Amino acid sequence: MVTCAIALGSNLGDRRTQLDFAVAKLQALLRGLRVSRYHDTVPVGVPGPQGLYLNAAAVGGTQLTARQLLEALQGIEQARGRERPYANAPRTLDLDVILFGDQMIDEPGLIVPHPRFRERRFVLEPLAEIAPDLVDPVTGKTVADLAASAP
Ligand code: PH2
Ligand code: MG
Ligand code: MG
Repeated sequence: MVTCAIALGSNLGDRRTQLDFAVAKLQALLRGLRVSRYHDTVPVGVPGPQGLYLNAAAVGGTQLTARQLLEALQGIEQARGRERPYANAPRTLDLDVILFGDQMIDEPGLIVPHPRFRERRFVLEPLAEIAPDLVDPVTGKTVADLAASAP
């Protein structure tokens, strides 16, 4: 069993309903799921004006591979009508693999730990609520450390 951390985000449509939908699906997919509060956040690094995001984090155990988990998350995104017209477009639902145990993966379409999560307060603050002691295998720092030093 591997402990994985997933970031949830939505800034299009009924954001709360999209996150609730994702949480229900993750409950069925992962063991002992823990979910953070939902955080209203200002969009970071997006082209042009966009609505506020609702972000959350979830942690649970799995016997899937990281690739299988990614595919399951993409299926959940698709079920909410996720479209990808351009990079960082507004989205109904975004589910990103942030950590997958202590695995370091760099494959087409799958980089774990997520390459930008250490700078992203909208990921680290929700994650620190539920899993402050998870360790980033790249830096050796805990989520709590990373959240405390994020820009
Ligand atoms: N996701 C992005 C880009 N920018 N900003 C916030 N606040 N929340 C996000 O989830 C987010 C973002 C790309 O996935
Ligand atoms: Mg994302
Ligand atoms: Mg994504």
